[in-house]
Amino acid sequence: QNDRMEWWREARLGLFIHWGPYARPAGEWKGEEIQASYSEHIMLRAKIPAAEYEEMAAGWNPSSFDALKWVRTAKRAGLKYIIFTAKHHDGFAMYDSHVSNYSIVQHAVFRRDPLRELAEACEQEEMVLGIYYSHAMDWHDPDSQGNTWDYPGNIGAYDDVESWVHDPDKRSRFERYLNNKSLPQVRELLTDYGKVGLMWFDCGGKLTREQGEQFLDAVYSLQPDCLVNSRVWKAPLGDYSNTSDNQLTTRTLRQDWENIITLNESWGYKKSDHNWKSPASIIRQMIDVVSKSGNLVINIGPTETGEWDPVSESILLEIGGWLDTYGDS
Ligand code: FUL
Repeated sequence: QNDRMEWWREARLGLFIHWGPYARPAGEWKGEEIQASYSEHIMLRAKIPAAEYEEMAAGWNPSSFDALKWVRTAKRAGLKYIIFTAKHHDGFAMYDSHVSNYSIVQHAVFRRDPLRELAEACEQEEMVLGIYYSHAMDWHDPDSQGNTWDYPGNIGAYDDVESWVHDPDKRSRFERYLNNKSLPQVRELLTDYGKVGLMWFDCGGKLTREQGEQFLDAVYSLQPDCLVNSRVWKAPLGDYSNTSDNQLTTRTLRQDWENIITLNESWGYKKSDHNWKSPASIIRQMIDVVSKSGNLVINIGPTETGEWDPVSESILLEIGGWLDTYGDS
């Protein structure tokens, strides 16, 4: 319908990158495997106190991180846009935030800004940069949602909007988080990193519609061409809809939709997760999605050192090989 969507409709395939301090424990905490399929949820699942998680993050030094290599490999895999986790639910910024010093630049040994390096590599390689930002949930911030073990009386990770919207204390604290951290971080992401192709928000169902709209306004006022996914709140807000994680629902109500899948079960790197999807099954899913005018976004969870594990990389490259032979660009 309008030009803003054109590149996205042509792109069809994207790469999700879930990378954060959770790649260090990689699904295990104090020698025990945590029973949860998503390694990026370890803080919630193991109820890790914020102070302990901070300590773990502080020692992180992923010195093998090479943005250009990531972007070039994504290209070889035939993927046209990347979506990088600038902040996941753990609240840790994977870029140089001036709003909070809980970031890979200020708080970790690493000191480098992966988002900046990726943005530069994307520009050089003509890859579209998308940014994932967990706007509703932040387990590090005492006023946000999800962390009830450090901050009793907080909104729980699975509480719905009705559980807090009429509670003046919970509601005002949550609004303080939105106004003091979440919205300002979104603004800096859209100000400091050049052109952003899309903002990928998550768990927006935890917000009121009005709050969701504040994020849309923040994005559009800074970068009117930047696309926004429907998880900013829920459909019909945003430019396109997402399916549930790892699920292919063909009953979508909108023309523009995006299916998101992992290569195994977790989004973040998880040592014990060997439940790989086969390249053939991913290719079949891709054909299915694309034939229904959807986009497919495939996820990789880089390791603690900043590398792609060999299995993930070879699955992605096999898909790229198939696209070289049968794809049209
Ligand atoms: C979910 C998140 O909770 C997962 O950790 C992951 O980021 C996935 C893409 O979205 O809702």
